[in-house]
Amino acid sequence: MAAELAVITPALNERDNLVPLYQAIRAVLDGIDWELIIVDDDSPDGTAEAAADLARRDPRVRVLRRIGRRGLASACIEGVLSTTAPYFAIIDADMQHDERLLPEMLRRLKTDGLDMVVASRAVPGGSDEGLDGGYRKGVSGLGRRLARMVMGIELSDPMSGFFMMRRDVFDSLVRRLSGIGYKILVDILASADRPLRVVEIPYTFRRRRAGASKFGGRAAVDYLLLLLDKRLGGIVPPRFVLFCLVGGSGVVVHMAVLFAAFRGFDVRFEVAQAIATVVAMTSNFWLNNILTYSDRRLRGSAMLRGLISFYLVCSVGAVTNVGVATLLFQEFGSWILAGLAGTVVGAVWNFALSAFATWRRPGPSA
Ligand SMILES: Nc1nc2c(ncn2[C@@H]2O[C@H](COP(=O)(O)OP(=O)(O)O)[C@@H](O)[C@H]2O)c(=O)[nH]1
Ligand SMILES: [Mg+2]
Repeated sequence: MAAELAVITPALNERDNLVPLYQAIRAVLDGIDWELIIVDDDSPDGTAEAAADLARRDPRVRVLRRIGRRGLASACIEGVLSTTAPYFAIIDADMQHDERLLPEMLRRLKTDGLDMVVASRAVPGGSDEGLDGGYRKGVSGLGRRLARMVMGIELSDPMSGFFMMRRDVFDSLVRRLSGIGYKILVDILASADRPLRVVEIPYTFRRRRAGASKFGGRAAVDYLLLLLDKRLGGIVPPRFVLFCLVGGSGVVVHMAVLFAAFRGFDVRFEVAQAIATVVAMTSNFWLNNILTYSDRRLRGSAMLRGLISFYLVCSVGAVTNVGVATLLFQEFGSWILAGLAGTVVGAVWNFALSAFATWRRPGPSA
């Protein structure tokens, strides 16, 4: 019989948490037709093998293994799309979410005419005591306020990664999801074309059982990009925004190196300018590699090849930039317009070509 409830668990390097999670879910969902879908992003620790072991013993467990892909939100989306169950829950693999809430969430969803039930750390009775230190709590609170300010989301805990939802409601908004980064709940709430009927129930966020958190600077950047993407209505790719911000930082690096070489060390201007250009390109490459393309980050010898291809892409971008700007300057005589247009064309060129030549998405055989 087809499952009534699909439990989707994104799992990156969670090998040692899967058996306890499975046992807990099996115990608590006794009497419900459930399935557990573990979405692994090719974790080096053998998460997929551990999940496959479980699946061999219990056919209600399935493994969705993505190769050359990263991202909690997109993992959840693909996990949901892989099931036909009319209700689904998202729950972390590290036991920080209290799985004992699942039956109550399903009951409320079915009988109270709701679209979604969110497990919240911030309603009375809930707690985020499992969050490590004041820093993580502060970041979480800031994220909550941003969701309210930017998207008008009024939930007490929109950063929650633990919720249950009706599949038909998910299907009605799935094409509008951004799928960026860490915060799938904010993505869903901001993608709905009508206010969703949501109830929050309290729970205590526990300590992670084994392994380490994947939360870091990148997750925070991704969250800002998600909000930006939602605000811009998906018109400008958020990766391009990051690429341009990195480009802006390159201008600062360039001017600083030029100043140091030309004024500080009395290097000839042309040489100082050339040194500054190479340093700025290198710093842009490095920043793009860890920020803009953190999901396709190049390492080792691939990084060296990437750097050389990035120099080449940028050189052609610079020629295009100067060419377009010169043409416009001759045509219209406005140096500001010509300079800006050249910069924009150069940036778009660099972005488009480096996405292809430097940070091409690795295929399953890569
Ligand atoms: N498939 C997949 N799962 C991820 C990814 N990043 C995080 N996860 C999982 O998402 C859940 C929450 O991540 P975690 O690092 O515990 O975040 P924290 O609880 O905020 O510290 C865990 O089950 C992780 O294994 C990812 O890129 N892909
Ligand atoms: Mg966690």
